[in-house]
Amino acid sequence: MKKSGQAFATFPKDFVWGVSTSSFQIEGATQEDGRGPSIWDTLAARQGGIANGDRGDPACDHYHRWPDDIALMRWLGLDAYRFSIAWPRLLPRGRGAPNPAGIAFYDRLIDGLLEAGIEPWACLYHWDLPQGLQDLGGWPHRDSAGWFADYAALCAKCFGDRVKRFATMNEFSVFTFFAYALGWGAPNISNQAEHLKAIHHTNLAHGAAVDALRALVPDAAIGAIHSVQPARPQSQAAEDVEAAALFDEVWNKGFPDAQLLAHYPPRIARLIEPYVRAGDMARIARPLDWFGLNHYSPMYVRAEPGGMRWGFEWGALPESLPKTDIGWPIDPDAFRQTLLDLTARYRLPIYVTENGYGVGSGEGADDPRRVDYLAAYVRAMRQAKRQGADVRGYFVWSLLDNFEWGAGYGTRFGLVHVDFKTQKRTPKKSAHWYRALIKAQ
Ligand code: GCO
Repeated sequence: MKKSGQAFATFPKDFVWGVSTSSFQIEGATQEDGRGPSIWDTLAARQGGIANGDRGDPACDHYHRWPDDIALMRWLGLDAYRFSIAWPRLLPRGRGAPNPAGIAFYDRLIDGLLEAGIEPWACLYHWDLPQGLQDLGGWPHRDSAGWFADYAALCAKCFGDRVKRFATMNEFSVFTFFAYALGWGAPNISNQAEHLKAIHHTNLAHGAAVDALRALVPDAAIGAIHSVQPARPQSQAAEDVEAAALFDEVWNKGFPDAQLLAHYPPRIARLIEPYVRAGDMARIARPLDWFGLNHYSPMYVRAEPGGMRWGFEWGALPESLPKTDIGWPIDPDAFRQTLLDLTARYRLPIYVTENGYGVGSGEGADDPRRVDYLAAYVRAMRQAKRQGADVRGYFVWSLLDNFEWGAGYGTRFGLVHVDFKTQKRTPKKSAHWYRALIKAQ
């Protein structure tokens, strides 16, 4: 067995090494310079909305400390940085007059990245929907496709001269499922019809945004980012196997199949039909340049009548599988297989836009288990590539410990430790490891 930190997997020279973050998770400054509220601000303000009563402030105070963060990226030797643009910073109510101060923030960030020789990869939506649009009905409202396309056009006009890599949204299946089936994520609704509408309309919004970006930035490479985690039945009982197949459609296939194959997978298709109008599938399936894969671990499910509005529940994990500190299975071979499966199914270059290791609070800068996890996953990626997977880049989630949604600041995924009281940043062992890996290429 090769130990992490020694023989590094080597990749082609043009393989892209990066890290990913998202606006609400790192920026803080939620009420500064004209930013409007997002649905996550609303959830965080509610009693019991987020663990420990945590809020989007201070997060990593990246809104002010971005030069330090770019310096960290430079030290790491990154080729690229994936961040997301906060819709409510650009359009405080979601539509209408743009906010110049919000645009200026991303101008500074993008210029700073380019000066550091780091390619900006901008994701237009990482879950922070302007509350003003939620008040109008949010994603279940069909007009959301137009709202998003207008916002995408604004991003293209403001940043398209310098940003050439765009992703429309991050993990469509996750935010729609959490928000509209589980009622955990903002805006906490649990209703299958609303969920189905949100699925279809975020797909329509994606297609409309691709058209807007293409028209305004003809030389852009445009993709979408999906969470794909193999769906496994808890047992071989027929109902568990069927539950896993349904979960696979809801979590893994519902969005990329629509966007890249122009149809919904069969079980979802039946349910979503009432919301699909003539011409919609062609509106959704616009040509794309790359596939963004967020991958962490396989997921286990079991049948449960009425469970999660869909008839399934989280299943027990096999005892034999090792797990991360927050209980996610560690299975690098599932990553290898996922890369091969996605290459065969969608035939696009794949960029791994998230992969990482989460720890409950208490972690300092000594994180050997994260190093082992990342090393094993990078090795699995190299193996997949050798076996024919068209994988072109890898972004660790995440640069910094940050606001981990419902878990607040209690769960840490960073390569760099953040003391949220002082905002002091300390590169962890894993940051040193990643730096050495990139250097060895
Ligand atoms: C998601 C997001 C990230 C998370 C990360 C760790 O998958 O939820 O893209 O924002 O922080 O995946 O859970």
